[in-house]
Amino acid sequence: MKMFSPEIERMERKEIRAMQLERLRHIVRYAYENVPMYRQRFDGIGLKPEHIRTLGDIEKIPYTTKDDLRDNYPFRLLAVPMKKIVRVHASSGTTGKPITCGYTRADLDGWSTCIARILAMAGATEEDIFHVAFGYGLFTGGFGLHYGIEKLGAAVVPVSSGNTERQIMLLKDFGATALVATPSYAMYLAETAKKLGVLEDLKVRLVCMGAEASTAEMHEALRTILGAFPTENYGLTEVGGPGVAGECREKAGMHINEDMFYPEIVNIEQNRALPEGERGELVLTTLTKEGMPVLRYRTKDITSLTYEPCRCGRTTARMARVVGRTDDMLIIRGVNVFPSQIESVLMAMPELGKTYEIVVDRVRYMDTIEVHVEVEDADLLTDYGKLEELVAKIRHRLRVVIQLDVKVKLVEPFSIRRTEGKVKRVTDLRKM
Ligand code: DLL
Repeated sequence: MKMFSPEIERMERKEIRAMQLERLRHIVRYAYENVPMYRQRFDGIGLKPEHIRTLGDIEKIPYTTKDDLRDNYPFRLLAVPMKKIVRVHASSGTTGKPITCGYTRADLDGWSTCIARILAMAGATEEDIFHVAFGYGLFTGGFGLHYGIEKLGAAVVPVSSGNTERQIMLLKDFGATALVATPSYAMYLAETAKKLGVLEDLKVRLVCMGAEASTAEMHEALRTILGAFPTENYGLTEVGGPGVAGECREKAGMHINEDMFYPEIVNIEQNRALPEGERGELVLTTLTKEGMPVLRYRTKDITSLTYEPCRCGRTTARMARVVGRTDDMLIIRGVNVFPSQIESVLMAMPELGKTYEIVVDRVRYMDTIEVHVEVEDADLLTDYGKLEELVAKIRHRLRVVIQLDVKVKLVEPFSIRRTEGKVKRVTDLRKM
């Protein structure tokens, strides 16, 4: 599989670290000199850019959080005057003010390089026709992928999100070979194509997903239905959008674009750095961003890192699939549960459809958790015996994985509402 930037993707670890140190020292000084928030933070604790002499010294720098971005809304974290900014994006946050990001021309160029690398490692070439079903707009997904696809030299069909049946028509008529969507929307498109009887007419061989958590079981289910190779990439608006890391054909973690992002994993409660392989919160520092450099951003995403070279030949650090966000973790009767644990059980059962929702409540001081999941075949719902048996099987498997007794409700295919962007699977009535 051809690498887009072999000189970076195959660097020796020693060289990567040397490059990261040089860039870190530069970006720290740059942020200190150009962003008042960083200067105040540093001055407040007597930290000077020249105190950052080794990569380990990064721990001296205070974290940046979502609140810092909100407090400096919309553009106070920019390190350049507005005339140098050529694009602005913002998070799709549904409540309150969004998080913004400003890009210089060089930032856009670096961003599309990150995406082109990720698409190439997923197996895409300039021969591919990409159907982009991520929303185009303030969301970083649509435009982010768009320019990366162009940089790779493949063809881009900027469909954006919405109107699912029309998407199927375009997928078919334009002969798209690659689909870009959130995992939940990719699944919805696949189910719809199946329902319309056009699955066989589609030429999609690659599904490039991202923007929300997905499980290995979800990837497998998509591979089975669509007959296409699923890969994912990770990113967030705060550090520029998609393209921070992406999966190669080995699907053994997501390769981090380490020349542009410096990753750390920290223990959430104790705020201390964790060694390779341990799971904690991902913290990211942008190493090259001119428009909005971000130092030690607490992503709230839970993952782990490995620095082992990959079988694909790349040497860049890999992050494991994100199990969830610290703020998505449910605490039910004292037990920590990530929605992805529930998903992995449901997606592995062929009797079940691929859409589900989780409802958490508190009844007489006691937390309850209920899973609603569609069955694959509606006839099952008329067979009481089989239904009971399936519910018992799901409850048993969930108990093994999350150690909780879960109420399970099986519902008709297509009865749970689909979303075209990021899916919201959990309703926590305790918080309402
Ligand atoms: O979702 C950027 C993106 C667009 C990434 C398209 C990949 C593809 P935000 O809207 O700011 O940006 O949301 C960022 O989404 O902190 C994660 O919690 C979640 N997320 C993104 N990618 C993944 C992934 C975009 N591959 C937030 N797996 C992040 C799990 C993901 N979670």
